[in-house]
Parts: sequence; C-alpha cells; structure tokens
Amino acid sequence: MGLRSTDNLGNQGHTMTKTAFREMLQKVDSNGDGKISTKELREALRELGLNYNWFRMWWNAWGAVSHVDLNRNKHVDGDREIERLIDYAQKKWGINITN
Ligand SMILES: [Ca+2]
Repeated sequence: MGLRSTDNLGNQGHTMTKTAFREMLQKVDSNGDGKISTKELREALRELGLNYNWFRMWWNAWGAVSHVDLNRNKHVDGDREIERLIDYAQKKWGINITN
C-alpha cells in the first residue's frame, strides 16, 4: 500500500461504460478464475489502448492491484475491488467510465 503513483498514462478522453469495463476484465481473465492478476491487468491496459513500454505497463498494473486489493490476495477479485479498480482507472489512467 501507500503506492500513490503520479504516473498518468495520459490517455485522456477515453470513455466507456462500467459494463464494458467489466466485460473487458472478463476478456483478459485468461484462466477464467474471476480474479485479475497483474499479468492479466497488463492485458487490460492494452485492451484500453494504453500501450507503453514494458516497465510502465508492469508498473501501472502492479500499482493498480496493490491499490485496490482489499483482501491482499494479489488479484483484483470481487465487486468491491472491481469498483475500486474502476475508480482507479478513472483517476490514474484518465479513462472516463460511465454508469
Ligand atoms: Ca483481491
């Protein structure tokens, strides 16, 4: 915790619905366990069109997981964590997520 990266991928203006965001998460959940790993979240960033170098992708994915992971299982899982991820994506990744 305590990771408050000021890193912003700068993809301002990208808008999607919460449903689309959740569907995107399901899509990157390659092993279908309902939990999003750091690796899967990197895929999610790519799906969102945030293509940066390997380190920045890794850093952003890791930062997101460590920020939203309430039960500390190193994965984004469950509604509360996904809601936090949606919030995080808006603040840190500049994605506008609507209801
Ligand atoms: Ca978790």
